[in-house]
Amino acid sequence: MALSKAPLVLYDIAMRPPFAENCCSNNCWKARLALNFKALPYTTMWVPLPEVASTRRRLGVPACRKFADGSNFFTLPILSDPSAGVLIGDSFDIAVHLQRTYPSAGAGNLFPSLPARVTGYRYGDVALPIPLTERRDADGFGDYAQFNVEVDAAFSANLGMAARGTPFDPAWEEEIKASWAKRAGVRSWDDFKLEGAAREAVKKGMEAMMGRLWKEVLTEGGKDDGGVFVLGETPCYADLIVGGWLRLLRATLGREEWEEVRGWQGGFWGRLHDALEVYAEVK
Ligand SMILES: N[C@@H](CCC(=O)N[C@@H](CS)C(=O)NCC(=O)O)C(=O)O
Repeated sequence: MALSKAPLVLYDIAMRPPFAENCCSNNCWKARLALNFKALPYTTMWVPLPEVASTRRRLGVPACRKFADGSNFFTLPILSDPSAGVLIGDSFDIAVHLQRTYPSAGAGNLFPSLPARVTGYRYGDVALPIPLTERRDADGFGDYAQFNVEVDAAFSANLGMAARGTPFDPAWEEEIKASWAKRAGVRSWDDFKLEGAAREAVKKGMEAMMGRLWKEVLTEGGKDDGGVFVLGETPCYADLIVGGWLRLLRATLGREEWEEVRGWQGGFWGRLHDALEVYAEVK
């Protein structure tokens, strides 16, 4: 097979212009962080949220997520890798593909062995309005796949503060708000408002979730040895999973609340976010 020289293409969700500054999909961020970790050349194709389903259908990539009623939920990211002749429609599968196809590229191994405190992390049962992608085949990286699901459950269950600040593209804003309200079974977008004591309570829940993640999983008992990555000097995909969520929080919380979050657990979250900046270039 003649290998194509065409670059890889990451399909990400276009939010408010400039897209590169406001992109906030945690799963697309995981894919971007992984691509940059591997130092691979790629371009980004920006897709307005209402066109995600038609784009996915046009590319022939089956849905990887379902709504609670069992119908398809069409999502991004998708990665097109023409030289490998594949289109991949799930952020975890994208990371696995990059590792299998370009094992020593860039910063090297995305999936080194994880310590027990990471592989053993369980957030606990949670009923989400849109269930997460079920994982069956992790292609040998089951520990990472499990961690990905647990972290997604933990953040998704505590995300109430983020909705209001989603940086919508004004061209699509009303349409998206109406469709999100319908999905959530509420009357209108205004029902997502979270203010005053109710907001503080949700914030406390998020801090508790992140505090446990910091103390029991990402660090050894909250020990500060100057590093922020699970395995020391170099990040692995576990750090990129959490990093994707931090990028979402940065883009959707107001400046003040993002500063608060950065400062939790002695500033751990701000340091982790900043340490991944080197892999966060939007290309
Ligand atoms: N398991 C999938 C989940 C992807 C996913 O949920 N993507 C969200 C953005 S983070 C999406 O495309 N949402 C489209 C929508 O809300 O209409 C992955 O990891 O790629």
